[in-house]
This record gives sequence, structure tokens and C-alpha cells, in this order.
Amino acid sequence: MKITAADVIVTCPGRNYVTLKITTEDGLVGWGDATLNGRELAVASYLRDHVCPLLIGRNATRITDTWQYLYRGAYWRRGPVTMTAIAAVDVALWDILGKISGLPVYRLLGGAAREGVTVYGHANGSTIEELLTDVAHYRDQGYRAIRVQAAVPGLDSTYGIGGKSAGHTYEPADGEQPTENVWDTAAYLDFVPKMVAAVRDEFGPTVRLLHDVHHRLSPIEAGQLGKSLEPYRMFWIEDSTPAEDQSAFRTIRQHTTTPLAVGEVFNSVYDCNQLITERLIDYIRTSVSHTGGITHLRDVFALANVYGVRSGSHGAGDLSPVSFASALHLDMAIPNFGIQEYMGHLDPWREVFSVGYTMHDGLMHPGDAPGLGVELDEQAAARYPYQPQYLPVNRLTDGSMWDW
Ligand code: CS2
Ligand code: MG
Repeated sequence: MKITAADVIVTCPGRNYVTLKITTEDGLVGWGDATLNGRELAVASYLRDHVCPLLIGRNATRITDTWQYLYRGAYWRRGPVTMTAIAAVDVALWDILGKISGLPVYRLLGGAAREGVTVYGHANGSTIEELLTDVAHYRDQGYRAIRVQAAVPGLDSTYGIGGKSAGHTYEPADGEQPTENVWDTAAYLDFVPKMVAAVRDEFGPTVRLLHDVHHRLSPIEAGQLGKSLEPYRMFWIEDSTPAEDQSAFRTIRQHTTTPLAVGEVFNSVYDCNQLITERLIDYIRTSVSHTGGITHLRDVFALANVYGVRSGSHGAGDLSPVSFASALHLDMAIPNFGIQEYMGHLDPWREVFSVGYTMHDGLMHPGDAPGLGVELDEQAAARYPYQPQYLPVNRLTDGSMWDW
């Protein structure tokens, strides 16, 4: 089954997405997500200029060999651009293998290890009262787990606040430069326990609550936060410190029993092998589209399984519907599934992407169509040209650069 074409489609239905289309000699098409928020064109070029020419003539069913060829053959290994590009190829080839075999990808991966995938939604508010209303909205929709974020009093902006668009992408203030946010750790550490206490008071002790710190604390501050939240039994606090400093989690672990999640910025097992083998975290958040695809993410989760670490994959709106579908297939089949983020996508995404995944009673299922169960309408995609957009940057009140 030879590959005869490999094309990159950049489109912006609500936000920018980069999608790889691989076509075989029999006319089968596989789709892979190659979106890297704020650096989309870097991955598009890596694919178009360096990878796609190497795919023509290769056997589409030799997924492992192609993964190894693109990883080892690049010489310059790892990194978000390289691994997002490899991920797109990998996922597209799994899609094709499913279409050849007539099976959904999760059945190629060993079949259903669960009836459905528990997802969590993003409740947020500019006040605690607004947040409580949004939590009720998600509870009433059947969500079994809910992420809670609220604006920190006194700050002009806080990560994750602003309805469906929060966390997806951000129009630069002047169209040319990233928006600049201002951060105050003391105000944040004072506020979050009050926010979570209010949610627990309103919704009781059993709803699973998650919170995203978004990389902004020092290890000891993260220990303080985790300890202050222990009475509220969080499902997890996420990205409490900059993720690349794996040893920081030793300090956090010494000070709190609040479960820790990290990994959405990781792109290979080498970013998290210490966190996993030393049990410094409870959930690994690596995603299919940024961690080398299904082939490599399956290896990450297999290592995590040995140490009792569960999956909690990233599923923000800047991971395309193709990426989210592939995440659900993997979530269905692995033994150590934890939870899956589901933020949804901004309109008019359904004009471009058709998907087979469904949600019922807080559980999602990828569907049983052969492959991933997703398709992309290229004519519709052409109606939404790329729009330069940046993620915000963050500074402390004294102007020092900080982590957004
Ligand atoms: C966030 C993301 O969903 C999350 O957990 O961390 O919204 C993140 O800010 C974006 O995916 C960055 O592109
Ligand atoms: Mg996050």
C-alpha cells in the first residue's frame, strides 16, 4: 500500500489548525493533526519542506518503521516542532491502517478497555459567583469532572477566563504582538483556596475538581498551594511549576498529597521519564499531537502504567478535532487511563471537520468507523485562511518576564 501524496492543509475555522493528508495508491486518505499553537507555520514547513517528500513511495502500513525513520533520520531529535510533525504522520498512518482493516483505531490498539472515556470540562468565571454558575452548567450536562478557574481579584487578566475562547487562542492586542498579561503570585495563592472552598460548599465533596496553575509557581509555592487545597480533595492541580524542571516535583511531593498532573508541553518520553519512574506525579498529560503520535504516546503510557501513573491527556481547543479523535481511541485502549480534557472547538469548526465521536452521561466514545472516524472538507478549509495569532506572554508586576 504505497503512499502517493502527502499534503499540508492550513485553515482557520475559529482558530488556526494544520492538518496533514496522506493519500495511498488505492485512494485511501489518512488525516493527522499538526497544530502547534502560536507556531503553526513552523510545523507546516517542517512537513511540507522536509518530511512529505520522504513519504512518497513508502509503504503506508509500516507505521513503526516510518516513525523510526522520521525520528532517527532527522538527526536533530525531539522538540515540539519535530514531534508534532512526526505525530501528524503517525496518526494519519493509523487512520489509513484502520481504513484498510475496516476497524476503528482503538480496536487495532487492543480493543476497548472501558465503555467510554471520562472527560472533564472547563468551568470558569470572572467572579466566584460566575464560576459557580458555570460549574452547575457542566454538572447539568453530565460532566463527571470539572476544571475550575476564576479571575484573581486585582489582576487585569487571569489564565483560562473568558468562556469558550479561553485557552484556545488569543488575538494579539495590535494584531502584530502577543498580548501582555500581568501576574501576582501572592494574590493567586490567597485566592485559589477561597475559590475551591466556594465550589465545594456549593457542590459537595464528591464532584471531581481540577485546577490548572499554568506553570506559574516555584516548587515551594506549589507545595503551599497543594497543602492549602488538601481539605478539598482535588482530583489534581496541573502544571504547578514549569514542567521542564522534573526535579522540582520532588520538593512539591514532600509538602503535599494533592495529586499532581503535568505534561501538555512535553513532546517525548524523555521529558517525563524521571517524573514517572520516581512517582513524582499522578497523571501524565502528554498529547497525541505533540508527543510523536499514537505510536510514541502509547510507549509513554506503557511506562507510566508500570509505576501507577495514569493518563490525563491535554485536550484544549488548539488540538484539532483530528487530534481529539485520536486521543479518544488511545484513551479507550490503554489500561491506565485517568481522564481526558475536553474543551471543545470554536465555531465554525464543523464546517471543516466531521467527526464520529459522541458524548453521553459524561463519557465520550470515538465511534466505530474504520480509522479515526474524522474527515476534513478541503473546500471548506480553503474558505478560512491562516490568521497570524500568538499566545499571550506574562510579566510580574515589576515587569519581569514570567510564565504564561
Ligand atoms: C491549557 C491550555 O487546556 C489546558 O490545560 O493549559 O489551554 C493551554 O493554555 C493551550 O493549549 C496552549 O496552547
Ligand atoms: Mg493546562
